[in-house]
Amino acid sequence: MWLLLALLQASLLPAQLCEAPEQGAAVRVLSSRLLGLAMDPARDPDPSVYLALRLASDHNLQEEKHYLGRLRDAFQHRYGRSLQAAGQLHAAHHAQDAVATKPNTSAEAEWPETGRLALYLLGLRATCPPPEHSHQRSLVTWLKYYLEEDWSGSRRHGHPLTSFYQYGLGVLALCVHRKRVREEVIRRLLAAEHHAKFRHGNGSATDTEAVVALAFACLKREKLVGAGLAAELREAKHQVKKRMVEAQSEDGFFGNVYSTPWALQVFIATNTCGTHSAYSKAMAALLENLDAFSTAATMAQALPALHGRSYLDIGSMHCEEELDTLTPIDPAPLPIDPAPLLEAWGNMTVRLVVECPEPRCHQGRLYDQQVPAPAGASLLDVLRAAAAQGDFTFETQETLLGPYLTRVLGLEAQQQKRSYWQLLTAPSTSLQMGVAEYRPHDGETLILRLTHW
Ligand code: B12
Repeated sequence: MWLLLALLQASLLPAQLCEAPEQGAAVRVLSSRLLGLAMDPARDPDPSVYLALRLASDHNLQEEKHYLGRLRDAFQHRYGRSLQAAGQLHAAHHAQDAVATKPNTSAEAEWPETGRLALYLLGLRATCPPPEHSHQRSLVTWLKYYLEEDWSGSRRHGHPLTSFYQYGLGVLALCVHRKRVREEVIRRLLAAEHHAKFRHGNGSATDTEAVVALAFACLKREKLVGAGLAAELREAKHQVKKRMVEAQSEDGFFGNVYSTPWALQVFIATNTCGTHSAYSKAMAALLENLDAFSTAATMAQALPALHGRSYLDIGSMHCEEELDTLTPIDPAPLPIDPAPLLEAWGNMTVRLVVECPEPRCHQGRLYDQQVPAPAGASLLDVLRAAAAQGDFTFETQETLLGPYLTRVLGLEAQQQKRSYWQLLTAPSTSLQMGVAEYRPHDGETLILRLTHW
């Protein structure tokens, strides 16, 4: 009887919420640094940066408002005409679950921007006070349209044109806006989760698994699916967490340092941080490695979990209780000409190898040279030094995460064919950062390999 009463009482208690970690000061410094980077007008506004500022424990409301304005300008400008067309489309259909017919706009032939639009919509939902519905309605319709385009573009292959990560973000954003999606859309994610299709080449699947698990958690919480599907989502979410815990590394990470914050969000969103020692171990590992988050994009992905928040909290912002106390830390000013500084540290030599295992390349190894560079130089600097040496060419494309290597020796990695230039250190360790962030050491061999994912 007593046992029964105790059980009843426990079931009536509110679920234990996830607390922000003890080392609040270090996390606050990271938030201040992100704010400093956000205030730099030379940087393109990024919705995940805005989300990280909004999900923090303290704020700079003036600067957040200013950043939102910049985001609006960028996205309004980006979608311009198409937004209007989508608005008309929405009015014509009136359907709550409109699967948008292809609008005749200039954006027609473009690659679906599922992930970026999803993040922007999540950002809009995080504003205080919430923005007007009319502004969001057409964006929601566009996101639904992108989800369909994303899938139909590669239906034969059973994966979205962009990636399951972006597809998961799309479903998550619609859910946080309490918009229903067709059951089939959710089933695509369930099937992919079931058949372990989230790995990108030989990279880790953790980021994607976590984003998809967040989408599942949201759909269940918002009761946007029927009982049968809800049970399947609960089971899938459980499996994702189980796999993460089983694969947790000795040093505490889920996947690597950059995917760990996403995994932590899953524990936070499902209120299971208190019951899993894996959670505290991973949080401790993250707090010991805050230096790894040196770019605005990686900081933005890490901060929500470090503040004990998940993207599901976007749906229930407490506008009245926000502390307006965050001050920016200026990003370290770059020396006018870094070359003399680097030279003062001495020189190093790096071996640069280019491999193309594809049939279109007559020989597998296309380049193999020693490249002298100043010590402390980034891989990007090494590539520039190799180009200056002659016989080597490369191109990068600016992304929110920094420069992305797109072409080497005239060979372009093709998005449509899911090929990319993978960065490795010999013998075969895939780098965990991009060309601008990675700093090779003297004598290291770096491999650029055209790979499929
Ligand atoms: C999907 C994905 C890929 C795909 C991208 C292609 C595609 N069509 O989607 C592939 C498999 C090609 C890829 C490659 C790489 N990736 Co990747 N990728 C991701 C993932 C899972 C999702 C990215 C995304 O869609 N974001 C959402 C959209 C809306 O944002 P976006 O800015 O428009 O996204 C584009 C860029 O992010 C770019 N991109 C993808 N990865 C990387 C990595 C770097 C360093 C840069 C500059 C750009 C970039 O491709 C995206 C799609 O166009 C993230 C996970 C995460 N936590 O962010 C990892 C992630 C961004 N990748 C990472 C890494 C390390 C790489 C590689 C450097 C791995 C390697 N050793 O070669 C390479 C990039 C090499 C190069 N050529 O410059 C790290 C970056 C960590 C960091 N310090 O910044 C992440 C965070 C994964 C992780 N947990 O370690 N990636």
